[in-house]
Amino acid sequence: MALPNQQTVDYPSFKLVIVGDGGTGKTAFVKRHLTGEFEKKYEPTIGVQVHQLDFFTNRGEIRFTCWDTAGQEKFGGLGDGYYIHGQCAIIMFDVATRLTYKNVAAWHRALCRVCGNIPIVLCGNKVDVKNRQVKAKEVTFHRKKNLQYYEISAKSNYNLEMPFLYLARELAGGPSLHFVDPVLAITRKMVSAVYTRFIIIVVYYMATRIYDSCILYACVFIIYVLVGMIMPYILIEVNIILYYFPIDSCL
Ligand SMILES: Nc1nc2c(ncn2[C@@H]2O[C@H](COP(=O)(O)OP(=O)(O)O)[C@@H](O)[C@H]2O)c(=O)[nH]1
Ligand SMILES: [Mg+2]
Repeated sequence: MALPNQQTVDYPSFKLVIVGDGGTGKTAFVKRHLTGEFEKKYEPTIGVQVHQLDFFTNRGEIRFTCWDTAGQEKFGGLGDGYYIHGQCAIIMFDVATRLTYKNVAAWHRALCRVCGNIPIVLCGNKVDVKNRQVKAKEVTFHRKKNLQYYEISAKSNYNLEMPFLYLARELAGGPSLHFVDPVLAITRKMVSAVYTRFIIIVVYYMATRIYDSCILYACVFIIYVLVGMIMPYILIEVNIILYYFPIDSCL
């Protein structure tokens, strides 16, 4: 659903509805993606929080407009307005609190009633805790309903990208879609933007000074072109090497 303050983007964008009992870590999960920081505060306030999360893939960017409750789930169900036009969903429970798993069925029903058959990921959060109440083999709900299941931890960052990757594949790219290092993608974008500007400036400069020192500017132009052609590849190679062999893994 379009929001008044929502930017439109020239790449695919999907409304992602996040549901589950209060305290299961939904907000911590979204905030982890936004800032990389683990959210320690627990503030049940009323209202909906909408966060736009962009991911870089080998097929271009994809945006999830994530709807996170601001605590209403603790005071009963969520209104239809929360679910309406939902294109994909995450149902979260807390592996350290059995009741949150029992309630998954009710969240699934509420979701499907409004959204129909959309891709859904079931997430068992807080797998970092020592005394889990719901063991991995006890989680069977997803099999009955044909959902994808991931064990995650917003605290330790475990499997945090997997739900988004599954949904992106279901919605936009098929099994061959994968996330690419944002540094790599941004480098590519930056280099091509800088390079284009360079060329425009040089061409303009040459056009205005063409009679003065044609040969000098032609040489400069050729150097720019050559450097511009080679640099992206060098930067991308460096980024790929750093991505697969991060410096800290060598230390
Ligand atoms: N141990 C642990 N605690 C978590 C994790 N994720 C969230 N929490 C904590 O669980 C509490 C509830 O988190 P919150 O994101 O507000 O849950 P929400 O009500 O579902 O949005 C907070 O105190 C978080 O710090 C996790 O992966 N592991
Ligand atoms: Mg919350």
